[in-house]
Order: sequence, then C-alpha cells, then structure tokens
Amino acid sequence: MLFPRESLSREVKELNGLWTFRADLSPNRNQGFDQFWFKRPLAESGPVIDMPVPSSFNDLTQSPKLRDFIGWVWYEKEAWIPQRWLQDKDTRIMLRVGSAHYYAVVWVNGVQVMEHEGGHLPFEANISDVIRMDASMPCRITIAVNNTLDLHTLPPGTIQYMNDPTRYPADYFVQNTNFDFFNYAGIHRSVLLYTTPKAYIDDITVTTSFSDSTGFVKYNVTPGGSAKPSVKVTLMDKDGKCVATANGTLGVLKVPEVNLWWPYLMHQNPGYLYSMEVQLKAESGVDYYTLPVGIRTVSVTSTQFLINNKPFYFHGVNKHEDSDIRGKGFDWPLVVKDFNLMKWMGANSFRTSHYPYAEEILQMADRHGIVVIDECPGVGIKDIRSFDNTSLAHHLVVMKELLRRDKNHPSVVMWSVANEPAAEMPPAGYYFKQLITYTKSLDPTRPVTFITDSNYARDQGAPYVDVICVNSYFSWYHDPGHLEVISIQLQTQFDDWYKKYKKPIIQSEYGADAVAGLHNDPPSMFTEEYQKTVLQNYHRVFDQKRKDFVVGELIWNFADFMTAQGITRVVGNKKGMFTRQRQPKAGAFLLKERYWRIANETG
Ligand code: GCB
Repeated sequence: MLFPRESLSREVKELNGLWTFRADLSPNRNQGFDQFWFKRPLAESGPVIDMPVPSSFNDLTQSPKLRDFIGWVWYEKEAWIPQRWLQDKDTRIMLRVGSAHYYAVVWVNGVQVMEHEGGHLPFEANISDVIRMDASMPCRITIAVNNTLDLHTLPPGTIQYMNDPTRYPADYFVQNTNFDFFNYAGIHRSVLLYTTPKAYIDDITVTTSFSDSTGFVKYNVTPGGSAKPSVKVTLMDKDGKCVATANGTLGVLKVPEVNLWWPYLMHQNPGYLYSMEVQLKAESGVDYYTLPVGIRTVSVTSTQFLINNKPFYFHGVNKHEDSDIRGKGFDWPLVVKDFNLMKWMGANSFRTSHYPYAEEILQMADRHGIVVIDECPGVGIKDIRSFDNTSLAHHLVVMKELLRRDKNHPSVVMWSVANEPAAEMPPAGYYFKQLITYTKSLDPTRPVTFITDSNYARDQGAPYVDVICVNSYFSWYHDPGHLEVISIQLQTQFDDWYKKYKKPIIQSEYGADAVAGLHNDPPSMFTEEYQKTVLQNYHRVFDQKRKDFVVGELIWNFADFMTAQGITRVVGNKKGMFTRQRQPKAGAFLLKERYWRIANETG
C-alpha cells in the first residue's frame, strides 16, 4: 500500500485537528449501533467532547472512566471536498486512516465505507461514489473505534466479568492482557483524503542489489483502473540527475557508480536515497508517484549479520510510541526529538517493539540511515488458545498488511513476527513454522525472526528463525539485586543458544528500572546506579561475544513509558535511558560512550 504523497496528479488533504467524540458508556457498549449514531451528526446523539486526531483519547481528560475505557468510541468530522475533485469524474477520492486502535468502522454521510481489524496499520477506501451520490456539503466522516482485545486479536487479551455483587459494582469487567504497555486507543495516525486519476499506480515493489559499482533496482508496478496502461520509470539521484530509466510494469534499473544505502556511523554518507519516479499513462490521463529508494543488501551467516556484505552490529534501542498526554498519537516534535536523541547516543538501530510504528518514522529511519527491526503486534501470545487456526489466520493477514506497507523501506532489515510468545507450548512449533514460512514467501530478501524469552532447549519456534533474538533480565526478574550473577548467566545464555542453533544472536532486550533522580551506592534496585551497573555487566559479556556470534544489543528501553497499573510499575515502566519527557538518566551517558566507541571500532 503506497504512502499518500502529493504529485502532479495527486492531492492530499489532511483531516487532522479537532474531531467530535463520544465514548459509548452504555452497559453493553452498543448504544451507538443500536441508535445508528453514524446516521446523524454525533452531537445529536448526546453529550460530545472535542478530541484531537491524531492522539490516544485516554489521557486527555480528568476522567478515569475515559482513561480506562473499554469498548466503542465514536469520532466525527465534517470535511469540505474541493469542487474540482467532485466535478472531475476521472478523479478517485480516497479516504485513508493511518491507524485506529483496535477495530474500526468508517462511514461517509452515513454510508459504511470500510471496516478494519488491527491497531497499527493503515486502511483506505475509494469514497468517490459515496461522496458524489450525496450532495450534502461538507461531507460527514464517522469512525467508530473499539479497543477490546480477545484471544484472537493481535495483541491478544481477555475480558473478565466479575459477577459477585458483594465485591464488584454491576457491569464490572476488566481487560486482561499479557503485555507491558498501556493499551492506548483512538485514532493514532493521520486521517486524510487523497486523489489519484482514474487509472492509477496501485502499488510498487522494489528489491535492490549491487555488483561491484553497479546497483540494481528490480521494480514491479501494479496498475489499477486501466487494462493496458504504459509505465515509465526514472531513477534520480540526490541532485535530481537521472541515472536510469525503464519502461513497463516490471523491470530492472541499472545504476552505474551506485551510492549504496549505508547505516548511520557505518559510512560518511548514510541513508542515501534515490527517487524513483513512476509515470503511468492511460487514456484517462497520467498518474505520477515518487518512491524513495535505498540500494542495499541484507544477508545472514551463522555468525554475522551483513549489510552490503559488511558485518553490521546492532547497537541500538527498543522503543515505544509513547508520550505524555498524546499516548500513542503520532507527534512530529516527538519523532524529531527521538531521532536526535538516538543519533546523539550513537544508536544505529531500533526495534519497533511491539507493533508497527508510523510510516513517517520509517521514512525518517530511511533518511538518517537508522536500521530497523520491524515488529508486528504479536506480543503477549501466552494463552494456548491464541495459537489456534483463527489466531494464525489473522496473524498471517497482519504480516501481509505489514509487508505490503513497509516492504520498500531500506531501513527495514528484518521482520519480527512476535515478542516473547509462549514458544515452549507444543502448538508454537507449527504456528511459527507457518508464520515465518509465509513471511519469507512474501519477502525472500529479508531475514525473519521472533523475540524469545524461552529456554533454548524447549523453544519450538527457534528452528525457523534466521537470527536468534533473546531477551533476558538477569539480576532483575531473576536473582533481583544480585548483580554478580549477570556475567555467568549471560555467558551461559549465549553459549547454549549458539551451540544448539549456530545462528547469530541479538540481545534484543536487557535492562533494569531506574526512577530518574533516585540514587543509592552501593547500587540498589530502581536507582540510576543499579541500572548503570546492570548495563556495565552485560556490556562486558557482549564485548567478549561480539567477536564470535553476537551481532547486536538493543537496550530495553529507549525511554520510560506508560503501562497498565500494577504492583511492579510506579506510573509506568522505568527502564528507559531517558525519562518519558526525554531527559537522560545516567545509563544514557554510559550507552552514548559505548555506542560511539563501538562505531569507531567497527565503522
Ligand atoms: C519484556 C517485554 C517488554 C517489557 C519488559 C519489562 O521482556 O518484552 O515488553 O516491558 O520485558 O520491562 O518487563
């Protein structure tokens, strides 16, 4: 699915800003559907409030009911459609939602135009006919969003009803989950209208390679709306100079004296992007779309992760889309600040723990040369019922949507299909075999993994991954307070996994909570000193093992983030190197020194 971009033939109109909002607080949460709230202006249904898009709704009022709300919430906006869009019958008018967590139904002027399951990926519909059918102006867009998670959603969850009137109020129920971040909900990314001509570029797939100084861009353009369009492709370098052209929907562009796409700190000119201009000509007119293209290769040996045939060591972070007030809502200042912080600390990579991030974030990663492990929302698959065929079928759909969205990003070097599933359970073998085989069939050019915290001897999914990604929290969840165990336990961890699988290993999470400003020496848990010492102990082992088969270390976490309330969380998870407001703790300075040193040694 192409990211909506403007061009000579395409216009984009953002519908961000204030929407009208109402949470359905009725006992069965179904009043909105029973009373057809989508048929009339939402304000006529009852009390409404202002709600910004994009943003999570949870933290915007003082109401605990809204913060912890489970069920349907309703959004509505009136939008003016430019007259020229309406009059030109050859203009396709598309409505696109960047993401809405978790389940969404969309109406235009009371007519349902789409439904989508999954909280982190875009969905769109051609609304030209609906808009042209109804002369009422402006048009009314209604989006109902439901954040309920069940055994077959991704991530999974369960709803638990408490029916004991001596202990719980009437209609009391809770959402249980097995993941460690707040289940923020709402419309998290941009909603927009965009146009294309009647005959249009529906999709583009590129895969890249090189030989000596020649780069190759294999492309496949999928046309829509016309039986026999003619397609012309031009590749421009950074200075706008044409370096290759081709005709036809399928082809290979040959790039002499290629500038490869290199990771940050691995090259003096990281993140080099060409522009691939695609022109699709049909009787009805011409469609133009420009795709940024980075030329690079990725491969894996039994001990190395290679980018452009050179060993790459991940010294990076795990992140969350998370900040004060906005929750998981997309926010440009936050994105820019986070990239500046990552570059400041010398991080060359991040994992999109534990769900696909906004496309704009991947575009930044492409441009800055920050390498990405792209993770789907398969987090917290712990219940055996979430390994059944219904769950698997949905998981395959999510991987398909994820790859369709992110396949062309040079920054994305590996897919992660899950985080810490119950991989020791018997059905996990079949489940991960299917999932990984399918992902590889969609994209044979990138390695595939999932992140494990299982025992190396009993993990059923590990045989199918290309890179072993292990999470461990020695001296935290195990042997809390005993820093002296880290070195021996970590060495054993690495040796066990490598002996069994002979695959490169990434320490995909490690860390400790630290409440910023809390100090104790000798170190004790939750202080900055303890967090720093945990890191130092891990680093000593990484330094021994990265000479052999360890190909990366990703700290948990880049910044503090919000979680559900619980006895182990003091207003959220505090394993960040930065606070939630992005101020550094002692660990951030330690990592900065380390990452720059590693970059200087290996770059
Ligand atoms: C993990 C999870 C991550 C948690 C982290 C923690 O293993 O993958 O989502 O936040 O541990 O701090 O407990």
